[in-house]
Amino acid sequence: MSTTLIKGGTVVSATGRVLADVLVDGESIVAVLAPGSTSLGHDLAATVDRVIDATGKYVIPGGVDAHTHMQLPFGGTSASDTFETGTKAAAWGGTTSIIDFAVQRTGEKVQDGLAEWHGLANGECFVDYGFHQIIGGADADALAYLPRLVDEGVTSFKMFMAYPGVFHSDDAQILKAMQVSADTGLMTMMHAENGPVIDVIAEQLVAQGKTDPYYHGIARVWQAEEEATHRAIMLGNITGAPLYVVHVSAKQALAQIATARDGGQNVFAETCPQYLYMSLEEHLGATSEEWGAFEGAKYVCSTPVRSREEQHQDAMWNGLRTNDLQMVSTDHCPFCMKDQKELGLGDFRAIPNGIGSVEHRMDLLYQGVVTGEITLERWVELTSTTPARMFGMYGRKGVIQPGADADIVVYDPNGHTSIGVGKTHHMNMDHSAWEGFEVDGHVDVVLSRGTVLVEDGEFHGKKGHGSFLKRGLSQYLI
Ligand code: DUC
Ligand code: ZN
Ligand code: ZN
Ligand code: ZN
Repeated sequence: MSTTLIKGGTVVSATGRVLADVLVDGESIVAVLAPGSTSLGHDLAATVDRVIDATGKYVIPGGVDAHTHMQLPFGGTSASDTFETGTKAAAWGGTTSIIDFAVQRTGEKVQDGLAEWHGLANGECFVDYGFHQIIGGADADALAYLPRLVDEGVTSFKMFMAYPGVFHSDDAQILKAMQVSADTGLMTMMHAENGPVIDVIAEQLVAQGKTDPYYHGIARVWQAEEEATHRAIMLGNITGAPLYVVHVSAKQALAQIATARDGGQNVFAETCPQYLYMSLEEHLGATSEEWGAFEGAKYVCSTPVRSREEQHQDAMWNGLRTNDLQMVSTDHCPFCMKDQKELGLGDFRAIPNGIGSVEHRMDLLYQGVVTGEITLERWVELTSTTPARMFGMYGRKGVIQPGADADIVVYDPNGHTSIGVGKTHHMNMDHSAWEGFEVDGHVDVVLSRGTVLVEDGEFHGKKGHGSFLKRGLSQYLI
């Protein structure tokens, strides 16, 4: 087994920072030592197989992205990143664990959907991966199977209040699933948007000739997010189910979450980088020489990026500071413009929903440290420690301590990252929604279970290194 010493860096955790050397043996961290520690009088650096110099740099636990959709079938096509390309891009950006969504379609058995996703990911991944289970049809069989997900290490399921006719569940189905969630400790994850209402507004807009991507953001009104968030919270309140609201973007939805949390209910929530940085006006409303007003299709995702005039972005940063929002995931769901987003030329409803971000989450949030939105420790907490705790992996993931997996990122605060195609782009997309974003920091070295994946701008990882993470119940629940 090979040994590595990460020497001279500042080890950052959710609770503090300290100058320390980190000793890795095989796949695990075995010691966090005072700088320059010796072993029986010998220089430790001389006794290990590899030394990584982290002087002047941060040493942080590898990123945990708890919301990705590799190969998701959606809108008549599939998300363009496979588990192979998507987990490689994740590694490039310092994310060493993902939790993807296995899909049960309406009428399908949950166990069949889960088995299919195991088949897609097994042997393909560069970093470790777990699954949440999408319940696309909460019929009697599906509800009966849910408790068995605990033994499968898939300790959370997602339902949709949006997308009638595709993934949508009605209140009765959600209530019944939440009863199982309350009984078992499985986390209920919710896409909280009132889909039937949005679909009527969208249909009326298209009938008026308002077909550009911009109207995707007009149709998906914040009221539909606030209302659904409130309803999900109330259903959680009735049943006692723990609730995790995904991709929050409306400040009014966030206010509902804050009220529920203040009242003592087990309600948790994430936002995504696009809701911190992008807007209806600048992005969905963008035009370009190449695409005209269809440029906005690059930023079509649900929930939508929202009006900057209404200050939703500021509210999200605020929520991250105050812990009304506990973590940041990407909802990575990439589609190319060519042949994929293009399906919605002339009708925004047919644009596959999603943005690719798995590669850039660590950098994009670090920029929030640079601009003073969050502290360095909060960065680690939001991107690694809390996601690991929220979804039952903490101890192994999300922390640098003896016994933890050696998933480690050496981050250079004096480095720089220019995001964009031909620069840092490894996702399987023909464009980047993050083109032109500049970050005053740099992912220098990435280790996954002791193996160096990225160093000196070179990729050393191997497909199949990433293995399935059998997760426990959320460590936020008593
Ligand atoms: N939102 C997206 O943007 N893409 C996939 C599914 C979803 O809910
Ligand atoms: Zn969703
Ligand atoms: Zn999603
Ligand atoms: Zn560098």
